[in-house]
Amino acid sequence: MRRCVFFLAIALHAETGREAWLRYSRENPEAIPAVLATLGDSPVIVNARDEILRGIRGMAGKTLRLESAMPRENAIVLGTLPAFPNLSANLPDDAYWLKTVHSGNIDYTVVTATNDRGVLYGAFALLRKIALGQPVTNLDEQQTPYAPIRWVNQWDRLDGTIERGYGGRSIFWDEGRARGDLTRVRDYGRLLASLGINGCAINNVNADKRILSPDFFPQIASIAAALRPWGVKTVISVDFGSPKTIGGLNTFDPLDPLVAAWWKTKIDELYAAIPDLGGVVMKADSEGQVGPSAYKRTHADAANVVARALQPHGGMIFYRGFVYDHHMDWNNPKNDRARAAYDNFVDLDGKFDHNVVIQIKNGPIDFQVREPASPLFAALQKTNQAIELQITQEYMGQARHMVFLVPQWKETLDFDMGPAPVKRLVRGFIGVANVGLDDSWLGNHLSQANLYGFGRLAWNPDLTSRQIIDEWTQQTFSTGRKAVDAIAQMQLTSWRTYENYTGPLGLQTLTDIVGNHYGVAIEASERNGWGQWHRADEKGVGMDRTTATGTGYIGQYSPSVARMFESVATCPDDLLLFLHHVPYTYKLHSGKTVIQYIYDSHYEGAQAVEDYVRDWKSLQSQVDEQRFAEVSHQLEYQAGQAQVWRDAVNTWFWHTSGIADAKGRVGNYPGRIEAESMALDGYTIKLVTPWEGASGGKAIECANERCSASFRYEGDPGWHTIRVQYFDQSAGVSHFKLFVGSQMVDEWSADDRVPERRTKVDSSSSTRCTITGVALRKGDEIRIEGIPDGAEHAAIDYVEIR
Ligand code: GCV
Repeated sequence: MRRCVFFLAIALHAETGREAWLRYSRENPEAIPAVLATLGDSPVIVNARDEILRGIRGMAGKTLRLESAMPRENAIVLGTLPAFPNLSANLPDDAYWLKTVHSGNIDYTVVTATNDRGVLYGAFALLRKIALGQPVTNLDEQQTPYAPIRWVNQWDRLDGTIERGYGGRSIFWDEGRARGDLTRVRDYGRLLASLGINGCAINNVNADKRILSPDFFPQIASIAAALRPWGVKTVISVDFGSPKTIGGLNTFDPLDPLVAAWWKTKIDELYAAIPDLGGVVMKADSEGQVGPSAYKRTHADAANVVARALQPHGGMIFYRGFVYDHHMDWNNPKNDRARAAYDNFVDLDGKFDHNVVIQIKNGPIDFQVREPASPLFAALQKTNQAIELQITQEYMGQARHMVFLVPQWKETLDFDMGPAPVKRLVRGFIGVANVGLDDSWLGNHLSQANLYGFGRLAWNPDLTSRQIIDEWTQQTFSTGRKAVDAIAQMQLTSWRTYENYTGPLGLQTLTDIVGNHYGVAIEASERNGWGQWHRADEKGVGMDRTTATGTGYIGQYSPSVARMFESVATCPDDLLLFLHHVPYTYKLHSGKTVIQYIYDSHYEGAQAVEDYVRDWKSLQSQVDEQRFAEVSHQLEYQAGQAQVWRDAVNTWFWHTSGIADAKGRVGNYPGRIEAESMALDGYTIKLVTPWEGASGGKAIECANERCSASFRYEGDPGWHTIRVQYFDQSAGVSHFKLFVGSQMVDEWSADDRVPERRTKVDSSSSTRCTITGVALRKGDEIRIEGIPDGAEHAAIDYVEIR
């Protein structure tokens, strides 16, 4: 039975996406020497050699001859600097040098570095050049990574699930143990190395205490062995309460000598099993994780006790700045979660040991669609800090929506905090990646661009978004101009598009913040302690974070930034409602009122996704069949979701503000027939919660074996597109049939893979089937038959005919 995919591809061969940007499919690269010489035999150098072998075989169809000494003919030569007595350079660790060396009439393409990992990075850089069609005959290029710490974090649980992971189950863990088959971990190490990423935390920051029990050490060691040949250090997340929970002590007070001794012994044991462990990540006093507040100790006390145990081994602790109280009093207008990171850490500046790094999320809340840069970046002047960016798209469409995040990250990295732009204040880049076993790694082929972009920015944050996406497209999909331009246009506008149909003007993602973080639920953030408040009521909208009348958050910035944010006249419109509470009639810099901007941006956002569907469709001949069809399906789904968001947010603000859309669109949907207004046979009407998640606040559900809903078509005769907006929950696979008169024109199953906890009939499960080219005459009966399955009741929201 077909899924509701709106068009099928007849195109090039199929690809799964598992090779990501390392497909090596370019044809006819320029002249390549026949020999590949490797001066060194460490596992990392051997991987560099094998990668070049593989890459050249893929791109040139040639198998290089391997040698282990300098050949007397043209060759690619790999090795660290001491292997080349005639070459000298002052390269920091991980930097590489690609150098064409002429010796008589022989040309050597030398890939060298101070350390093995640098050689590996150089090998990938050489292959990238070839893949991008850049000349490699006369090279002299040295590249040094911008940040010494370029790590990813995985929020994988030991049972194999991943917190906020959308690409399948864990590649590391299954049923409480490390996987026996670590092939995908090795593949992941290769992807990471190709970007210059040198560390990976392999378990959730909401850490399972068992990770520090002795039987886990060999398991961590097996994962480390899979990552090591790719120059990726293994890192683990640990629970601050471990001295008590698994150590048997009656305390985890960081100033208790017994606790310090426990950490020392435990870390020594860990390093005995994994001598090159990168270190640990710690989330303390946050979202239910225990922390130093239990003993009235500081975060510096907590971080330092572990840091001192790590120090003799050269290990580091990444202590998360994501500390806040999620039981705040909503009624107190001075309370503000955005203040929390700064308030918790500013007085501790300079009190952390040298191997502590404070890991700070880009914004003060939690990876929302738009936030200002965290004020903590400028506040910590004597403390190591790393920026934490989220590659997995938790609040950004969970990989069912295309959202290319590099433009967002660059906006934060380039934001001038007063003393300097954010990128100059951090020495580490941490990306929450959460890849899984799916072939696409992240749940969507287009989302791979975020992992790629993270790595490239960590290496060089001065690359432009356009450079990054063009590199990615050429390696991942096609070097054809048409594909490169079309995909750049889609990806580069996708963040603004997503913001437009979710939460513009600094409202944050207006999603179900107490549930799945996916569907629309505008009031979910209010009247609770989580602090993601927007304070929209009938008079106005936005959080007053000014120093004059609000929470004082703006005062956490340096004077120049605070001045700009404090006044509505100079506050950027994009952040207006994050920083100010204004009436709906407040006029933006464009002259548009806030309420009209909300309406317009939602229509623009939803239309932009429809345009992406069209633009992608035009690439059918440029992209392999499988990925073309899968991305088509994803974008068509996204277009349907964008419309759900558009209608939900706009209707909610219309009802709340009482101000109508000046363009008359909100509440007026030509061609839409609500399911609850159809003639129902077996179906019953259901009130949807929250009401804005369904058109008209209602849907129909079938509690029988089969039900039907019908209506008469009253529009113009001709060829039409019929869209059935229905609900695809995870609780079963319902089946639908669409009839015009007595003729069945289509049928499909509600079997799309949906993110976890999309169990209800609401905006999260809302999806659509588009049936094109249906001939309709006035008076035709249109009937949908629904056949429920298990707890999924073949629910329908509406039909739209265009
Ligand atoms: C791992 C948000 C997410 C949590 C995550 C947390 C964090 O609150 O919703 O899933 O927990 O951030 O970054 O620690």
